[in-house]
Amino acid sequence: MAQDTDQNDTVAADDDSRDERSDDVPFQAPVRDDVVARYRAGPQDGYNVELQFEGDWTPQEQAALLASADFISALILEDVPDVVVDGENIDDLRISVFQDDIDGTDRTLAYAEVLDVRTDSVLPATANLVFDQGDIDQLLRTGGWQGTVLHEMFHALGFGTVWEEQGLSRVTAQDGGRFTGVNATAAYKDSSSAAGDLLAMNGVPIQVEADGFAEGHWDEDRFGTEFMTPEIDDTETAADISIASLEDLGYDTAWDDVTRTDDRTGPIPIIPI
Ligand SMILES: [Ca+2]
Ligand SMILES: [Ca+2]
Ligand SMILES: [Ca+2]
Ligand SMILES: [Ca+2]
Ligand SMILES: [Zn+2]
Repeated sequence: MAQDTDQNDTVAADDDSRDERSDDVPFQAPVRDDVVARYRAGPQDGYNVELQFEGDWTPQEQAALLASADFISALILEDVPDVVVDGENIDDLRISVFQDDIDGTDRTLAYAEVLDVRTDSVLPATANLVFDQGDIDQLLRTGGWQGTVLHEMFHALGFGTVWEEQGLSRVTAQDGGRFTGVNATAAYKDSSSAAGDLLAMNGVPIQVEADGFAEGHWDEDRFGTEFMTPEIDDTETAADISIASLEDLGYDTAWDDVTRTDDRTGPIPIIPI
């Protein structure tokens, strides 16, 4: 998807996050002394996220992007094949990061667009992240910047942006919008968030717009403060479904894939939100 509808949510967070990771201690990204034009996260034989900064940035703004890239490179344990895009070798995901005047303070905070995907796996190779100049200062003040950045970086990885192409999402009259990846579905079924959902085995509820099309997010009503819902909250949380969904996309992450015996697993690194 090219556009995101992240909005500032002034409604108090509801208590549906018992199964989610605790964020009693907010993540604090280390701030460098210098501004970087490029950044490459991860060892070469692993999964690498390369950031390319366009325009003017401050070390404080960049810190959340560097920390998110480091987290993703640590979370994804297995390299994916390099791919050539416009004559350039991409190892493994190149993200160009922009600031732009989107719509002033609040409403849309940022958006992500995946530009090129690998033809076989449909895993992204290049993506743009665009952050609204009207929101960055406020997000830094209120502590929402780190979560916003990680949210957009998940879209760059394919969360919500390649679901349809991968056949992992659907909208039906019977059970609404669902993400049908087996790992995320298994994590959801076992969580308190699934309470009252008799069709939990069909998939994880995703946000469906008035026009009936699926949005690339978890359902706001059900998952509230989870960082991959469409609306930001004062305090954001991260649930297992978000990590498990990356395994469903085809990344071999630290998450234990229920469908594979040759899967790599490990402790989930501290999630930077
Ligand atoms: Ca690599
Ligand atoms: Ca805005
Ligand atoms: Ca939310
Ligand atoms: Ca795994
Ligand atoms: Zn989004």
